[in-house]
Amino acid sequence: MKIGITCYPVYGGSGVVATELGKALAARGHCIHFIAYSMPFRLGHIAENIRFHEVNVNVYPLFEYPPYTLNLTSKIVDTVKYEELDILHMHYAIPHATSALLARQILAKEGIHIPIVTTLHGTDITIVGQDPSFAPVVNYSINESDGVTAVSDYLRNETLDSDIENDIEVIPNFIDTDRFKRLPREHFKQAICPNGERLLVHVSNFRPVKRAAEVVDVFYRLQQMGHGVKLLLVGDGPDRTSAEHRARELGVYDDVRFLGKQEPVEEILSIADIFMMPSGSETFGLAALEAMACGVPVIASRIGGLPELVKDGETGFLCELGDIDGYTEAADRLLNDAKLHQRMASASRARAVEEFDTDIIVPHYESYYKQVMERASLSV
Ligand code: GMT
Repeated sequence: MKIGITCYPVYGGSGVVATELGKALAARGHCIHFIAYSMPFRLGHIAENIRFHEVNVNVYPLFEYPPYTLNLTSKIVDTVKYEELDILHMHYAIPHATSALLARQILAKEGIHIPIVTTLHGTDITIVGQDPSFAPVVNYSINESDGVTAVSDYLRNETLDSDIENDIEVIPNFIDTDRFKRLPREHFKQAICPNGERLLVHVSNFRPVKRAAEVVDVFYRLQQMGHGVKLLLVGDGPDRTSAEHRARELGVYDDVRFLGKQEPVEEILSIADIFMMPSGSETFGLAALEAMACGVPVIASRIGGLPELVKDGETGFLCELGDIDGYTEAADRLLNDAKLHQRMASASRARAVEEFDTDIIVPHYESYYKQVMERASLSV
């Protein structure tokens, strides 16, 4: 198949999933055309059957707000027409699905019929979709797509609770468990934890929804309880400064390292003992899956799609949102009980391999594309 994929190419879960999907589909023999405003950051290199089409945004004095959606539409039209694409896969409802729908209309005038699959990742429904200034466009873009997927049952149900009539297929996030696995990194661990301390890790884009400062609070309490621990905070975003401030305020800044945006994350996860995800909203929790694949038990909030990923008491612990006492108690248990930690670490890795490996999930997308293409060809 020749597949066009559009995503936000920057640091963020939806861009990672879209890029890894494109790479996995290319490895399975499909021809992938990424259409985005910059090269997706996880792409790494361009293979023979992976192409990148950059959306150029022209700046005219008249346009106070450059119409990116229309530049994207034109690029989609050209790519579908000249590369003879079979299907478009849009990650995130707006503006990607919206641009694809307009492109589909333009192409239909020329007798070219292109089916569109839209994948909902979360904030396009849980935050942006709730905004009245976007809601009609989000709903239209989902309802008019030829196929719609969501990354968890939770997100599917949330979406169906709004004015959405389209069917939604659940296809969860996935992970390359050959790349994300526990690597022997003793020297790195020694450098970060010189006195044999245990290591807590949090990876996010430091948006307020990630509640990064709560990780610092838990870390402080663990130190107060006498645990020899260190904390690594990976990623960057608007809340990094307040997390740094919190660490200084609590007097633990010297034991906390803010690493900023890092690739490859698996190197860092390989030396972690506990992964923290106290998010206020999370439709799936890709960063937690990456940790699990590296054999790291996850302590997370019991919200959104996280209970579909983290099995409470088996692969980690789930606590009520904002329950700093609960998170601390869970970490205390893991730090005190080596057998429990080992059991949860193995169960986490096993769950990632058995349920969410690339080779298990990507074929779902392939069969869904075929189903959507068949359905769309019948309606022409
Ligand atoms: O919140 C992020 O990290 C970015 C966001 C996105 O849309 O890029 O991530 C969402 O999509 C990921 C991939 O499907 C999910 O694993 C994340 O849970 C989801 N984030 C939220 O729902 C807050």
